[in-house]
Amino acid sequence: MEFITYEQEGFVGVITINRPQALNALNSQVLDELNETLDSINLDTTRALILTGAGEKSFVAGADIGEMSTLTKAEGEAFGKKGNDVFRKLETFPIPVIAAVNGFALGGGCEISMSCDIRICSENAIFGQPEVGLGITPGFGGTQRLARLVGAGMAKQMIYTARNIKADEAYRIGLVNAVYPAAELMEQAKKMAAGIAANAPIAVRNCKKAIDDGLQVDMDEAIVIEEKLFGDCFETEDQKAGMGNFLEKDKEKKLKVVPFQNK
Ligand code: CO8
Repeated sequence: MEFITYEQEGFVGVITINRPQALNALNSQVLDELNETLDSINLDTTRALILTGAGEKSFVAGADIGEMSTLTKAEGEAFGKKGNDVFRKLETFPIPVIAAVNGFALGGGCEISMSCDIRICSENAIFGQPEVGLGITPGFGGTQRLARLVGAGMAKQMIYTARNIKADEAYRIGLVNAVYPAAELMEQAKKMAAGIAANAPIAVRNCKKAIDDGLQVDMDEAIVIEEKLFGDCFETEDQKAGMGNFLEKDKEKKLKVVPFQNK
């Protein structure tokens, strides 16, 4: 692959969008390679992902403006669908994905970060949806996910004004969970991912599914989704080991409820 690198460290996979000469802007090839990378991840040996951008300046500075500049209406829709399909694959990926936002997260960059479960960023991160300044709407889910994450009022303000916000403001409005000095960002992302990976993997996946599926329906349906996924955990070895360790009062084992992938 030319623009995506994938590294596995223990149970954690790190996907890096690696096109620093264009501030990691998303062209069709980057989207295709990201799609292939997600398809190739071994879910038996991977329990959490980190998504980041290469270099110190930018996470992703948006969709590729050069590629978009000559699109027709039909091509614009097709490009939007291409991005949306990959971002939806990321969003519904069975395991948690942490966006480690290391600089510009503009347009498609903000949008891809919002397709991840959790966002943390460096102090130099800048978020924004500048599309209306370019004569377009956000087209990779920004009108939908930003409103769901920070509320319709704040999302509308950001999108209508096309004003970028810095890391501290992104933290204040709940767009990111934490802000770190740039040099610490990946270490913190890996620490969080390892913490997730140390928990019972089927239970973690079921939590992701329960939260995401539950948010799409009303509370009566949502709690039924939770009940089903909760019940499924009782077929896992993790549940037996985890609760067994607690009941045996074995402190050492109690701290590492983990062991099995299987049901
Ligand atoms: N697309 C293509 N190339 C880009 C992009 C981009 N989004 N962003 C930066 N680059 C390139 C520059 O052209 C430049 O290339 P070169 O060196 O060959 O001239 C290189 O990256 C470095 O950029 P700058 O020289 O501009 O760096 P600065 O530090 O001066 O500025 C900025 C950094 C502020 C990030 C600036 O590059 C910028 O404003 N970039 C564009 C940001 C933007 O508007 N992003 C949103 C794009 S629209 C979008 O994402 C819509 C998503 C939905 C699409 C749906 C399709 C239907």
